[in-house]
Amino acid sequence: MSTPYTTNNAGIAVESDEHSLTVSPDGPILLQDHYLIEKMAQFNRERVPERVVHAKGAGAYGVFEVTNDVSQFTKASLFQPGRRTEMLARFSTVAGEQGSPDTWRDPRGFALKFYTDVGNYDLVGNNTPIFFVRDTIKFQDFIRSQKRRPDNGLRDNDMQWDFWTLSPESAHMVTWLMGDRGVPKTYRHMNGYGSHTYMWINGAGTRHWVKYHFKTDQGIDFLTQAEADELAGCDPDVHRRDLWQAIDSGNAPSWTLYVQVMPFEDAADYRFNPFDLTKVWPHGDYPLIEVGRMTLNRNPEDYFIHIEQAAFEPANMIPGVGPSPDKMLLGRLFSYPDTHRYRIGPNYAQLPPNRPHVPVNSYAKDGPMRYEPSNTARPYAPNSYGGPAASPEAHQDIAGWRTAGEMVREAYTLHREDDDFGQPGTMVRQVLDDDARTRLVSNVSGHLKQGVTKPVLDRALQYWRNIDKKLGDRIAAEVNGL
Ligand code: HDE
Repeated sequence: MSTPYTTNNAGIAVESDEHSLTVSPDGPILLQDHYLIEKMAQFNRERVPERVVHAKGAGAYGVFEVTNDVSQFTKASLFQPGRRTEMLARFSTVAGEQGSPDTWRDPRGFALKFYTDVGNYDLVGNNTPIFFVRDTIKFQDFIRSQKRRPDNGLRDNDMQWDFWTLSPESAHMVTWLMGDRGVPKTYRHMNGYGSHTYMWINGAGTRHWVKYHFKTDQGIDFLTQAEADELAGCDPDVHRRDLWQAIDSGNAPSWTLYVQVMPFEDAADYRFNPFDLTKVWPHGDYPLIEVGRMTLNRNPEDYFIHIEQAAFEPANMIPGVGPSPDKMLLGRLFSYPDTHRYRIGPNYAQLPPNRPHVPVNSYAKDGPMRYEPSNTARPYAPNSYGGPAASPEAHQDIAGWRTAGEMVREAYTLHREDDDFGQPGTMVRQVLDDDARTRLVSNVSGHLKQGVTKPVLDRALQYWRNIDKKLGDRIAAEVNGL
């Protein structure tokens, strides 16, 4: 195949890629060198703002296939027997900037976009079933405590533990974070979770509450802190490279999706608040039910177009799926489209990774970079010119719940076993084995020894004793060099 000749952005062949247009070889550069100016101007405008969180990541396309009939619980199109749905996944770290190492200790984003036949369904989760806080209003503060100080621009472990120890609801997630799951060996060797409680509605309108679990078929594996630190220096993009190479070599990673299903009426007096994002539902109460398998088998042809501009939004819920009273989830329904409009423009949904695989009959029009025409000759509803009209039948139900009461700013009403240290304590004593507990002690004490000072340090040691007295004493002994 002959080498294509270089053109400018208007498709016009250019005379040279190496020499600016000058008067004589040694003379001044001429303003009419349109190609030179285009190259410089384009270069200065290559960046869009990075994600304010989850800036560093990797992604791939794939397919979701149903392997078990769950239609008794949901009518959502992609979960119907025999269904196969194209999808996009993006994995990421949370606090690090775009150039940060893949192996920093951090939760991992697990963002999924399903191009269903009734519009995009986005499930934007993490590799942890829980989170640090339970009210949206604290999320921004939490993230700022994990990033860089305004005075010296440095990350600061003292700041992190100051926030965590003043927010005891963080204990469950911090135990996960400081344990083996805090640095997955690769993106392929970690689970994904919807984390929140969502609503499923079946064809008869019966509602259930669900939690999503994407269990890796590659098996869980992790890096020790020492391995993670070494890779952060010698191969900061190791996770991005691993995902790309695995798919490129035909070794497509897959995950099996399970759900926990809670009858709608159980929520009111369940022993834990089922909508509190810092809590899990013990599998003994609501066992895992298999749903299907997601396989990532196609690398993006252009990283910026397909992954940097991918726009996931928890509000993209199709008929058969709905939100829950989880204050974190409800906050996210606003935040994601807001951040996309800011980061990649109001017409972000028309970009290649975000375009639905079905006709879009919305009345949106105009705005920068718009190029898909609206499917209507009259840009308003109702209209008598055959424009799209809303169809309750097509949407079929409002995924809602009954609610009433005074307007307040208060914490959730406590359920019987709600507290901040019970579930992390159970995890430490019943889920971790001795070696995992020893690594947890080493990770926490190592982190505390890097700049965490009194009174924060004393609060942190008490925080761990509240989780598990023995573990807390071991951490204190390590920190105090006993
Ligand atoms: Fe996010 N989150 N988040 N988050 N989040 C973003 O949206 C936000 C939370 C998650 O690969 C942002 O596109 C709020 C929980 C992932 O492109 C932003 C709250 C979980 C990604 C945002 C949370 C997540 C993001 C920044 C508290 C797991 C990357 C860039 C209520 C269940 C998606 C963006 C991708 C990204 C808001 C907490 C997962 C700022 C307000 C909990 C995987 O909109």
